[in-house]
Amino acid sequence: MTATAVTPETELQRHFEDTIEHDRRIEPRDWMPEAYRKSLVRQIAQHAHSEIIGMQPEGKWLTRAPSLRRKAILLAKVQDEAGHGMYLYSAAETLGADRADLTQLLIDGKQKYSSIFNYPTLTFADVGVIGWLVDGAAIVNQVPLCRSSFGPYARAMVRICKEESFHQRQGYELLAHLMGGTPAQRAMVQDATNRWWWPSLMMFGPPDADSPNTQQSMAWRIKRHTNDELRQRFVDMSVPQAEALGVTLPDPALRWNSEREHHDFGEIDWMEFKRVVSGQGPCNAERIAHRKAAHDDGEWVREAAVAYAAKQAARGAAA
Ligand code: FAQ
Repeated sequence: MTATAVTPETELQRHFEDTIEHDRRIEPRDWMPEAYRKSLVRQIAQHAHSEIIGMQPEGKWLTRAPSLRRKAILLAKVQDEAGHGMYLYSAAETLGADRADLTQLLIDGKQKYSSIFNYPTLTFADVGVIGWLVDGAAIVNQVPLCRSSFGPYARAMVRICKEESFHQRQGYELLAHLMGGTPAQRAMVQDATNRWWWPSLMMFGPPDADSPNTQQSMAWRIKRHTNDELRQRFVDMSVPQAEALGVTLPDPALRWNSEREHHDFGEIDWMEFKRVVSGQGPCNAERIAHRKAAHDDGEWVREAAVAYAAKQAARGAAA
């Protein structure tokens, strides 16, 4: 070996960096640093778990939707969320992860899911507010992920974002309908807004100064914006929407800052965020218990699918 010879690993690393720098995509067949792969599995798995656990708060209202139309819309939305979870688990599998292992890590409390799904849905107005604020926040966070450097994740996000946009609109339309109703219905919308506003802001993650993953994720172009940038974008977008609906956002410090050309807003309760992320939120135990029960109940389906696949393979071999 001469002094100037480069090892294959160095060349591969250079190719990886060059791909990122030129805004091209890393594909599963490409070499990638182990830390990049690990960070992607971490983020994509958490995202997939969020979609699956995220079916529960709204799913509870499927049998109690106030009309056939609302039931059909909600059913379609909750089914979409299951589909999003499946695309995302598939994207994680292209990185060598196994979805059965990921599900087990979730059930064992070793992988996270979004804090937002640990809050209860107390009235049907919560279904509308989840669409408006939770899906609204998800869109703000996820549209930039369509340009994420990892191909399968970016492509999954394109489809997911299209569906999230329908989800957001159905929520807003439901709220607009309730706001045109009785004083009790309007009060229900205001109450749901009061309860979901702050947890929605927490969806964007800790402040940039306390976010251990942001800097590296931005350098790898997995993330395109910081947590605080996206949170600010969401606040700026939500204020005129709240005004159009006729609801008040529960933050006395919220006001337009003409110097910054953004809205200022109050301090987020980061202690609450930490509690909820560490398993101490109002519904954490219930959400995981429900997920575990569904997984256990589905065992016979997985066994049947494996037996069927083996039978098909044996038939193919015999033929
Ligand atoms: N909840 O260093 P960072 C939906 C964790 S939308 C729980 O800033 P990162 C659609 C974070 O994972 C919801 N944990 O991390 C829907 C990390 O932990 P780790 C899902 C959180 O990755 C709507 C630690 O804190 N969306 O499901 C939260 O750079 C309606 C330090 O944080 C996504 O997952 C949180 N809120 O930035 C479904 C989007 N925030 O891994 C049903 C993709 C942070 O070191 C109904 N993910 N943590 O142990 C992302 O964009 C990023 O992962 C962030 C966090 C922005 C969530």
